[in-house]
Amino acid sequence: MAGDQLNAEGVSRRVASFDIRYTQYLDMEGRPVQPLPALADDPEQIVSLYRAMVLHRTFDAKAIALQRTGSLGTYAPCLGQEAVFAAVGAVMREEDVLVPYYRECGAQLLRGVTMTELLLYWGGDERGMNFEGPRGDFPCCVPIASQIPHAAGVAMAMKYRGEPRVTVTVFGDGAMSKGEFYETANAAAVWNLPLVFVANNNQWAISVPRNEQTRCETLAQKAVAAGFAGEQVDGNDLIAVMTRLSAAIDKARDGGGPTLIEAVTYRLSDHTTADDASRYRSEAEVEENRQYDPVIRIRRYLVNNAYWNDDKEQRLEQECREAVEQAVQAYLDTPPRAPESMFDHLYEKLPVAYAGQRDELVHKGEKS
Ligand SMILES: Cc1ncc(C[n+]2csc(CCOP(=O)(O)OP(=O)(O)O)c2C)c(N)n1
Ligand SMILES: [Mg+2]
Repeated sequence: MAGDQLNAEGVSRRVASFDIRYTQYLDMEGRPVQPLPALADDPEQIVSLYRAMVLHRTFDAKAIALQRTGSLGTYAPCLGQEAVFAAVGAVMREEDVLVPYYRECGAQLLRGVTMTELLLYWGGDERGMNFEGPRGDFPCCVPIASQIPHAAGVAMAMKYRGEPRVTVTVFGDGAMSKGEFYETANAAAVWNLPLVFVANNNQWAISVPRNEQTRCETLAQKAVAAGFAGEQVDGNDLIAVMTRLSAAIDKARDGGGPTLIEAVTYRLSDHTTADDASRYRSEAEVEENRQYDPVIRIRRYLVNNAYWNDDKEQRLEQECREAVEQAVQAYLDTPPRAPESMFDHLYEKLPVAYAGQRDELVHKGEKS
């Protein structure tokens, strides 16, 4: 048989092989490294996404400042990964469902969650995840990987009802070591679900580096093991993430089943405001990665093509500052919830044991 080889154990032949593709369109100077896809012909959209990325970055910096000054509980910064979230927000349709993790403010903002709602959530007020905008989207998930099977459930419902909708779930490189990821990948392939997996491979899971997380050469190939397509994109290249994610979403909508997109990027910030990354990684490594900054790269592309200039940049910075300040004020002006509200959304009918505790809190509130 062609391809058969004789070795010490007898005749063996290759029964499977795979390739993982990596897509990049723009180099660090914002210059095309290959012919650009059709979506790059729509400068208005790229400009509007650039604006969204700058707003996201402004919000990010402000959220850290609020936490440092005691006005926010905690926060997971997104510095350096803005292109991944902008692409997710841009490419999904309104009727699609986002099942996010905690580092995804950028996508949520583009889908209509407000900055005030995000601040409420990170300030410890669950009303922030009961957002007004994309009601079908899930709240962000903090327990690692636990949102991934939920996404399969949502995708299964879409398929069962025959709806042309797609579920997109996002998670980190660390989440891909969890059983929930493997189990969902398997089910998504077997059931041919309209589900797109987006891995934000930012190289770190708190203090665990990518190379101690897995021996796989790529995270994308984990999809191959489950029987569906996985690929890498340059996660700092907005055009690359949008193009490949868009193809994966179209495929899922057309009944072609799941895809895993591994967006290769870098977490330029601490893990959260409760972390100090200088204790486990070198400043030289971070510095090295700053040159791949996704916001700078897409700005260079826009400037190179005369779609953007310094005047516009200054105006944008001012607009972003004002919008963020307004959102912060609305957040700070929101009266806190009554402590007993923590009991209100857990059960349809509150068990007797908790009813007593709830009453106790109400009475305490009345006395103080
Ligand atoms: C089930 C569970 N175990 C542990 C944690 C603690 N924890 C919070 S973030 C994190 C690392 C996640 O890394 P990754 O998936 O790469 O996402 P990133 O934060 O880098 O975006 C861990 C272990 C958790 N939140 N949930
Ligand atoms: Mg990570």
